Amino acid sequence: MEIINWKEELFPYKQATDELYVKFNSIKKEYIDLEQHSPIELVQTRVKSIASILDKANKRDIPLTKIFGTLEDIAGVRITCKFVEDIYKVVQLIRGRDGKDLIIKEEEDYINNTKSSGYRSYHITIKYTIITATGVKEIPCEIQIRTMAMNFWATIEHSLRYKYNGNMPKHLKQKLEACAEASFKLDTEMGTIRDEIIETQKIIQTKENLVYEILKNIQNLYYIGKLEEMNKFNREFIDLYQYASIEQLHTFNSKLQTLANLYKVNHLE
Ligand code: 0O2
Repeated sequence: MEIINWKEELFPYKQATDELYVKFNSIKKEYIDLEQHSPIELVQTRVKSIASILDKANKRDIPLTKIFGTLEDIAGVRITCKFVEDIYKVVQLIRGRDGKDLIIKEEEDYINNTKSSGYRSYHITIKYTIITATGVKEIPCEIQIRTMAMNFWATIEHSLRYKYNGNMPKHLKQKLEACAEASFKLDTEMGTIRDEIIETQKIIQTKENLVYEILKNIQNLYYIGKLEEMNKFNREFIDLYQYASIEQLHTFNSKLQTLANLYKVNHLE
């Protein structure tokens, strides 16, 4: 009778997903900081539960001793995007890292080759190297890339599949197939106004970044003891904030910046 030390076996998978989580979120942050549209909307990771691992192994007749060498989705990363076009941008980003910090083993495009269930997503199976206290390990990981609409459909279908355990009633299957088509239509329609949505989001992001800068500069006045000026700018900002255009906020921030620079010089002197 084979005994698996699950905690020890699963630890490296958790490390791999943790590292990948940080890496994909850094890409997202880079786009946001540069005020560009991020093709990555959300990064989620999970290590398959022991029950699901055993369930999958059982369904596929995989002996216990072969589980870790055979199952390739014990470590999973899910990247959710706003638009279908973004999915392929993320695919390009991952391909760009092939041979650097990961190795691509397989790609499955379930968007152009939709599964009979109606499932759509882009899957990339990778090998990811981690360094643990006990040495170097190569961990297989499945990256699923999908839109928010695809994700909504997949999570609902997944729970229903779980509920019916392979015996989903025909009418429900048909309903789900119809829902999959309807949600893909939504993705396609949204894709046609992608540029406009991105433009609007950029404006919001620019405004958010500017407001952050302004508040930081006002706070700096407090730190260097210029309380009167701090209060003056604070009041002015409260009046300005709601209706100000990006240009007005820029002008306001430049005034603050000039003052901050000036005081910084005086302060140092
Ligand atoms: P979980 O709980 O998400 O981990 P297959 O034999 O085709 O079922 P395979 O060969 O392991 O699966 O790889 P594939 O096709 O790339 O699918 C792996 C994962 O993709 C699944 O993992 C699901 O997460 C997702 N997936 C694939 N097909 C479907 C589908 O029809 N509906 C939904 N909702 N998800 C799907 P697990 O282990 O099934 O589940």
